[in-house]
Amino acid sequence: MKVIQNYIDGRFVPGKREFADINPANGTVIAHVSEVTEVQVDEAVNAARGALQGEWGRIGIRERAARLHRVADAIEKRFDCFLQAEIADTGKPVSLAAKLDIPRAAANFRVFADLIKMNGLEAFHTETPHGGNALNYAMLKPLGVIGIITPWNLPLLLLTWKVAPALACGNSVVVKPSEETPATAALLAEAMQDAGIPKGVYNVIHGFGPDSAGEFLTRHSGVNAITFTGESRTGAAIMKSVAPTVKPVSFELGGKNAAIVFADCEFDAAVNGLSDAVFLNTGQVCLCAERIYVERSIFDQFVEALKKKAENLNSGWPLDQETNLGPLISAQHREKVISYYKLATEERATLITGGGVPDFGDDRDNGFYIQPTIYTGLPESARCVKEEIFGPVCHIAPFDSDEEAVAMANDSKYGLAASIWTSNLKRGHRVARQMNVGITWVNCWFLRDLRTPFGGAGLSGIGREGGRHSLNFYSELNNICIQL
Ligand code: NAD
Ligand code: 6OD
Repeated sequence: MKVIQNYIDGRFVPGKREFADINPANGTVIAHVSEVTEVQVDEAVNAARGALQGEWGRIGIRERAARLHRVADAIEKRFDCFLQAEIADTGKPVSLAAKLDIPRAAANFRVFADLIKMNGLEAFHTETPHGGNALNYAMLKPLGVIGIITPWNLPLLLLTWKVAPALACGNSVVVKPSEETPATAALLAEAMQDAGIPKGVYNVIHGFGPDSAGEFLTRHSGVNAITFTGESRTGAAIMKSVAPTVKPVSFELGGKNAAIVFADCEFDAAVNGLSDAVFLNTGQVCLCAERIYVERSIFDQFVEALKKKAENLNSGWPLDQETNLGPLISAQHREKVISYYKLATEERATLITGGGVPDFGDDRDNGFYIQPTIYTGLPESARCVKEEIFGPVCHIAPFDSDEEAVAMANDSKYGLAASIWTSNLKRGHRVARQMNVGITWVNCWFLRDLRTPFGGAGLSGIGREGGRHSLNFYSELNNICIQL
């Protein structure tokens, strides 16, 4: 059986022991993965540091950008390989991975290659106390070695979202993909080789979090910054781990995102948009809406329409073009989501649809499929309304005024995303400004211009990435003052 190895200093190397890579659609083992040792993490960090002293540290921005475009070319050339690997690891429908995950990986490299060439910085003419003049200008330098830790829900998309700007800024990276989805990070190493990225610039280590690859990387004194996407409580553990070496962190964490549907919305567009917002990627997108607030006059109609959408989803095999709902990532994650389905019943929710596990009568029964589920009737204080579930599930509640809707939407420790559905654009602007989140959509969802800031408030994260925000995070600013 195939073994997915660590990639250190331009070579694939085995680790200390192997763990299984499982296909969530049927529960079969598709590969073994080599877990890295602490010594190898040290080697990876040293290789990354060494690369900064070599060709990678000497080439100019134009050449760096050209090589990043070549990485994008190499991803596009191997599109089918990436697609098959991502689908096997995640179980996500081919229609989704082919439209979103793989194209976005290539786009991440192209966007940051172009942005770094255009990146300008401020300069100030300053009067000195004695009547002279000075010129202040800032320049960006690479931070050094960046540790990148990513989750399993959009594996290649989220990995490249960090690797591309980090490399564009002249850094080298050590990446730790999720133990659930190691395959595409390894394939990316091959694309890096094709594109002429020097050895040591891109390193991949496989393993788990505590006392494994993740922790070895975060506490390593040779790593200059950590960028992490994952659960809020993992972010808290990483903060502790980086504290002794005082590394900058960028955190994209969990969410319990709200949608507000006004009676004046374009009804069908809102139902279609929110069907995506709740069920896309089986609800395993940090931006998914798990709380929907609907103006009372259209509440029943909306619940009925979303129910129909949920019941028409097709939980097929991932490679079937008609499939639009894949399995959850793992047996363990399905247990977690089911525990919330049970909790909703205990909390006296009204079950509108779903609430269980489908029975296919074929090999999918060995996978981790789950029914798309809608609840109503919970109080705002219920745990199912407060806690991130990360599955194909939402709770729908009615509201009577704009103020009440805003208050309920904002009543969360998270603050990642919100969406507002109204045909009154004035109201759209007004309500959007009141959302305590990092990103608010009006009449759309998950529409991403890669140049815009991305990140969350509260438990949803620290800092922003995207466009110049990424370039700032992955660089050290040196303000130079010259007496004229
Ligand atoms: P997770 O936090 O369990 O794992 C993410 C990564 O962190 C994995 O690679 C894991 O091995 C590693 N890790 C775990 N413990 C660690 C530790 N102590 N030290 C270092 N590394 C450690 O998250 P997940 O289950 O893979 O992903 C789902 C979560 O990610 C959800 O909460 C979701 O909302 C969040 N997420 C957020 C965003 C965002 O942009 N805000 C995007 C995607 C996913
Ligand atoms: O679109 C992105 O760049 C991004 N970071 C999306 C995050 C999705 C979370 O699951």
